[in-house]
Amino acid sequence: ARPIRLTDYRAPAYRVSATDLTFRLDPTETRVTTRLSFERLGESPAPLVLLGERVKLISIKLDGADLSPDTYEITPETLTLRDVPAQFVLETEVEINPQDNKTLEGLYMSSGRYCTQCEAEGFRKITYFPDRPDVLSKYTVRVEAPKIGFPHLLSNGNLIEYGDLDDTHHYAVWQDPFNKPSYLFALVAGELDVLEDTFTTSSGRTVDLKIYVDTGMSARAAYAMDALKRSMAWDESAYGREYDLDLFMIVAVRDFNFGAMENKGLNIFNASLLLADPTTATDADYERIESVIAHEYFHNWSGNRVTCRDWFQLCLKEGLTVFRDQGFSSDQRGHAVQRIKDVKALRARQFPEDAGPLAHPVRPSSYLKIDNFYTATIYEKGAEIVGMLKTVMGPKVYRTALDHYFATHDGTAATLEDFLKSFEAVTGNDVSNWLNWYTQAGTPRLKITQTYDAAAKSLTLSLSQSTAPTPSQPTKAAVPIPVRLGILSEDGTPQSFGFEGQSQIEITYVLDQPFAAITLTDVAAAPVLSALRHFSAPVILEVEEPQSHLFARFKGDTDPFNRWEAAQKLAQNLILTGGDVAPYAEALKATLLDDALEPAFKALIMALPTEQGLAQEMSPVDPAAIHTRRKAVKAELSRALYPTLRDLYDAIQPPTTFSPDAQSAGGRALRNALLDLIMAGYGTADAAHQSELSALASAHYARADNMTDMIAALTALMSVHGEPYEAALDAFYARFKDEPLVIDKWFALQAACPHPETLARIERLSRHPDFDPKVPNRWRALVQNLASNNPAVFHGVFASDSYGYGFVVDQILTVDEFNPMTAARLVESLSGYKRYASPYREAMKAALESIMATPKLSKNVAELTAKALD
Ligand code: HT7
Ligand code: ZN
Repeated sequence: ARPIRLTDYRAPAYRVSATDLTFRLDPTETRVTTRLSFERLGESPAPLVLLGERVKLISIKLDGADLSPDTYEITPETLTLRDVPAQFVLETEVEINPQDNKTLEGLYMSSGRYCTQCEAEGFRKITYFPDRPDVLSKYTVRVEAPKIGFPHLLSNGNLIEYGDLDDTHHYAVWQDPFNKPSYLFALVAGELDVLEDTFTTSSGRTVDLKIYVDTGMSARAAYAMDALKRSMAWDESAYGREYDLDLFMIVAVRDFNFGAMENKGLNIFNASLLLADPTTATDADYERIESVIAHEYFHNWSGNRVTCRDWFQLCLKEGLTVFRDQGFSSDQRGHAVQRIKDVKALRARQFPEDAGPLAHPVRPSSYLKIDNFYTATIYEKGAEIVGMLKTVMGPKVYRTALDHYFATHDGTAATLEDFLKSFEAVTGNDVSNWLNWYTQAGTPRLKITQTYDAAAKSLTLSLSQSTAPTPSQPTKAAVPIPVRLGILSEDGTPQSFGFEGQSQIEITYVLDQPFAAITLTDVAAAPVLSALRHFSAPVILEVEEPQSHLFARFKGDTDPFNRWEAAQKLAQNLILTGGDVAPYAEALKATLLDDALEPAFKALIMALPTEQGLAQEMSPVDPAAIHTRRKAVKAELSRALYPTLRDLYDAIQPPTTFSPDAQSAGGRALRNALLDLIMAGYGTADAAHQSELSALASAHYARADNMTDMIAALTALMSVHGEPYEAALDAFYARFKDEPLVIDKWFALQAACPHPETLARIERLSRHPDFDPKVPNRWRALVQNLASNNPAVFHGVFASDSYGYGFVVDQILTVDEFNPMTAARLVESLSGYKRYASPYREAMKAALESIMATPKLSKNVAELTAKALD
């Protein structure tokens, strides 16, 4: 297949001034009538090329006259009319089969309801259309369906008419007053319960809010509704963005390839990211629901009002919207804790992507399937770039530039250059060097060397940056790297210093060249550098310094991010290079006993680096060594700190009533982190202590009145394994067997258990009557958890002949037959094979080769597998 290239972009030859759609819904024979008013944009005549896949053309008319088949050409992906006037109306009728559509793109059925997913290229599975984001038009949509089974008929915009067609069928007509690209079209029809509320905007308009869910589930949408209202208020105060329709709807569906979708006025959500109550959702679920509700809502401006010219500009809406939702979460839940969580996610998902064969720039230059580019690089690294711009420009200039961007490009399809130009327009400065962040793949390394001159009381910092070659980008230019920094004394006390003639406590220096040196003056004593505070840039920082400096930052850095970072580095050194655990345990104890620190922060600082994170620091990667050494260090820490951990654990009384707010969640996070570290001592404890620990974990399970504590207890029981673990799992299943979202957790938990029996258990679970690879949530719970969250079992560290790779390959190939987009996401788990030691490297490569050798692979899986093997 031929790649699509950014350099091949051409403006559309025709604009569509109006799109009128009529759907006669039927599970296997839905009829879609499409009436499009076209106007030629260029001077000279050009063929009209419409895109359509798996649509059966029934009739076609131009300006009311039937077209004979010799006037148009149909391929499996296009409908071309060579000879058309400068202005005309084209009317087509097509037939589609929603019930058979297991790709979950276009119009499909989920739990007996009709729903759509059109981003990125799903609209072409509904009808023939110029399905590209720079063709915007006003939509009127008529939906016809049986009354029984389909009482709700929803689409974008405002409901302008509805009524009965006859005794059995009814219809609704929706009109969206805003121009939109086809990827933002949505339709939902079915039996649903609705939770209703209103929001009054800053200009005093009342917006009706409706969340549609499975019947009987509306109470579980209350948290999402609350998060939506907080998001609407936040976007007004933080960005001056007001909602623009009188109605905002969200629908939850069970079968969905992604988290959620920002269709204009009719967001569609994966039910797992919308429904929550304390007995079924964890604090992590509540947190994610809050952020995804915000994310999709914020797209109304960053994505919908200003959309993308082409899919290469995807991060224009995604990077910016992630940055906006992170800002919201940070205001709701605390800046330090949120930043640590965001950076953990960036390092866990984006850094490996940037370091492997699938590395691509935030704005890629070519693709086979755009679905393969909904990646951590485009989302999370894209957000980091916006964050760096804000850091460098300052919050006021940032806000003015964003106002300028929204005002200038409202109602249009924009580019990254347009976004950067808004910063130029308000500052008058050239910001073109920021484009390198968008066009270059790879994580830059920032090296800092320090020279302290005690006599002159000056500290000279030499800063250099470099980025390793990535596929098809052998050389790299310098990027602007904002480095926030301060200094401490050896005992951890913050120190002021002079910089460019001013006394400072912290500065942000922008390194925009390969090398630079700066001098801090009036540095009273041998300093401890605290660089890249708040993780001011998505880079890998290398500073040569003694361990004592890490301890100083761990104990006293006023920047909580760097305090956490120092603790992680120390733990990483202990695991990867060994050493005495005692000083680290002492520092951790002091942190845990510090009443000034938030519980959520303490929970984060207690968690050792993950095996996947440690793998990024080892070359070649030996997953068995990582697993064994991490487990040993954790057990030793557990032993060293047991009395403290136990006292702290016993002192926390869980509240009698549940609240999902950040403070309560932080309390639970700390208590569960304490339990986790306590249980790490199980394997090396004597029999008496083992039975005490087993009883503790079982009691935690028995007393749990919310899903967070239940999952923590089940995880704790993994260390005990055997009867107590099995009994708890069985009890959990029996209690929640009719709750699909909780049964997803039951599958996920077992798939993530680092135990020699797990692979056999996963294989058994794949034959469980509740396992269905056609339901992405269930499939991801089992398969993705093995591949991404259970490195020990995935890499077969317990028994050298049983890697998890074969199981994952079989699953990729099974799902690729009907849902290529979801299947392809799992290829990434094998793609880093070159970094692994033998025999893992050969076995992972063989697994990829077996995928490649399979006939009839989808474009999605073929593109990623070929790149992974390149
Ligand atoms: N903008 C949405 C992306 C999305 C998507 C992409 C490909 C296939 C299915 C999909 N569903 C949703 C989600 C978002 O970033 O807000
Ligand atoms: Zn998004």
